[in-house]
Amino acid sequence: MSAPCKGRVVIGVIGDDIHVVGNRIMQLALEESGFRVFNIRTRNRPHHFTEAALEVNADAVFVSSLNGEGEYWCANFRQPYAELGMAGILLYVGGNLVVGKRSQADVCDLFRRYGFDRVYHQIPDIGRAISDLEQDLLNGSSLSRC
Ligand code: B12
Repeated sequence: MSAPCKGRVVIGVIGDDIHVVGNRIMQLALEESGFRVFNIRTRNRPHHFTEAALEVNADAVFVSSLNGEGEYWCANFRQPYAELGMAGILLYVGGNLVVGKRSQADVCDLFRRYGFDRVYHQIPDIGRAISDLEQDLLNGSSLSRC
């Protein structure tokens, strides 16, 4: 018998970004850790993530941005989720989130203001995000359990 699924996660790359390697690695790592992954891959507008999350009843959305467009496309990212009755969904963002050199704290603050629960700017260790997700889901209340 297979192990129970830990949660449903939508993943994808935002904007006109075509950097796909991290996205593929993230899918494999999440699946290996027991999550069900819905990968919308590259070149997504914010509403593509919202629609996918609604369709699959996701527990979390993982947004990637590598090419520097993240600051533009992620502004007010959480707003439509609240409007669609998904106010409690976990929103994580990671990759190379801004253009130029900025401190981790500044980048983190900015994306927290956009509505993300967790921000991973230039942090290649996906294992850290996965254990944060496991913890956040344990602390949360609205789990679909696949
Ligand atoms: C390979 C590459 C390309 C390839 C992409 C091939 C492909 N289809 O994937 C090509 C040559 C096409 C390319 C194009 C461009 N690229 Co490029 N590219 C890279 C490079 C060298 C490696 C990216 C990569 O695959 N890394 C390996 C994977 C495993 O790592 P990763 O993507 O960072 O993902 C990991 C983490 O970030 C994290 N992560 C990622 N997302 C998320 C999300 C969450 C929620 C979490 C928790 C974690 C997480 O987990 C992943 C797994 O460890 C980087 C430099 C670098 N060393 O990072 C530049 C880089 C990303 N590219 C860059 C740029 C500028 C471009 C172009 C705009 C260049 C141009 N002028 O045309 C274009 C953009 C095209 C587009 N429309 O997007 C810049 C972005 C700078 C910025 N953010 O300000 C970088 C950083 C290079 C640089 N130092 O300037 N690129």
